[in-house]
Amino acid sequence: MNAAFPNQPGTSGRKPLTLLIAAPRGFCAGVDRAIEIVERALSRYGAPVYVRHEIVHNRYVVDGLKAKGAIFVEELSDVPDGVPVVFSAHGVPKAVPAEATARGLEWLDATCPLVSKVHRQAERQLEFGRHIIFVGHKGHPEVIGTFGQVPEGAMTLVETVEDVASLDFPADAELAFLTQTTLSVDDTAEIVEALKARFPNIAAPKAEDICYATSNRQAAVKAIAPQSQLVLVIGAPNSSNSLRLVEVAERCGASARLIQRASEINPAWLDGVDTLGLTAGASAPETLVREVVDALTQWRDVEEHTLVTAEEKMVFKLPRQLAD
Ligand code: 0O3
Ligand code: SF4
Repeated sequence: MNAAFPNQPGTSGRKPLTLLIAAPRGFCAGVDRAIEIVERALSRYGAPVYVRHEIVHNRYVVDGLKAKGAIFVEELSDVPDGVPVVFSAHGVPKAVPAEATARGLEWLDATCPLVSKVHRQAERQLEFGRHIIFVGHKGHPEVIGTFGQVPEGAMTLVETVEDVASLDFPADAELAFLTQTTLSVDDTAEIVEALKARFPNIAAPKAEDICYATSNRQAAVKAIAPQSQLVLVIGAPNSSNSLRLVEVAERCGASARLIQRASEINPAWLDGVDTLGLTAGASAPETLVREVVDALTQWRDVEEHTLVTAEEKMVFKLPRQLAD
C-alpha cells in the first residue's frame, strides 16, 4: 500500500482493500459432528455408505465425501438393502428411522443434537395437549423433520408476522411455539412478539430454539457489515443459516452476495469497494474462506482483519455406535 496516500495504488499497482472477516463463522459443532459421522461410518463399514439428503448444505463437503465413497440420495427408498445409511444434520421425520429399522438397515443419525432437542420439545408439548405453532421456512428439511415428530395436524407453520395474524385459533387456545434453529434472530423476535400478543398464554420453549451458532454468526455479521460496502457470505443457496447472514448484512446497509466458491466472484463487484466484509455459513468449510482471501489478493492489496465477537467451544458427542 502507498503509506502517504492510503487510497492510491500501492507499489504493487493494486488498490488497497480492507478485508473484515467475521468470527465466529463457518462450521458449527453440529456440522463438525455430522461430517465426522459419515467419515467414521466409511472407515467402520467401508464404502459405500449412503447418506439421506446432503449431510450439510455444502457442495464442497458433499463432493469430498462422495470421493471417499459416500452416496447421497433424497429418500430412504433409494437406499438398497444391506448398506449403512446416515441421516443428515437437519433431522428426519420419525417415520424414516422407523422404516430403516423395519428394513433391517444399519442407520446412523447425524441430526444435530440441538435440532433433536426441538424434536423432543415438540413431543412434550403434544403430551401437554398443546397445539404447536412452528416458526420456520416451508419446505426446508429441518421443518419437514420436526413436523414429522408429531401426528399430522398437531403443528401449524408460520413464516411471517402476517401468518400469525391469520391464525385461526381462539385467544385462549392451548398453544405452544417452537422454531427452526437457523432463523433470523430479529425476524423471529417480531414473530414471537406477535404470537404472544395474540395468544398471551402460549407456551414458549425453555431456551431459545435458534441455536448458538446461528445467533453468533448473525451477531458477527452485524459487527463487520456497517463498516463494509460489500459483504461476501460463503454458503449454498439452499443453506438457511447462510441466507440469513446475507439478509443481516443487507439490513446493516451493506450490499451482500452469497457465493459458493471464490470462482463465483466477479472482480467488478469490488469496484468502489474499500472495505469488504467476509463470512461463511455454518456448513461452509474454512478452506473456502482462505480460497476467497487468496482470490482477492490477486486483484487488490488486501489488509486482513478478523473481528471476534464470541468464542465457541461447543463439541457434540458422536452416536454410541461410532464413539471409540
Ligand atoms: O439448516 P440450514 O439450511 O442452514 O443447513 P446447513 O447449511 O446444512 O447448515 C447446518 C445447519 C443444520 C444442519 C440445521 O441446523
Ligand atoms: Fe446444530 Fe446450530 Fe449447527 Fe444447526 S446450525 S447444526 S442447530 S449447531
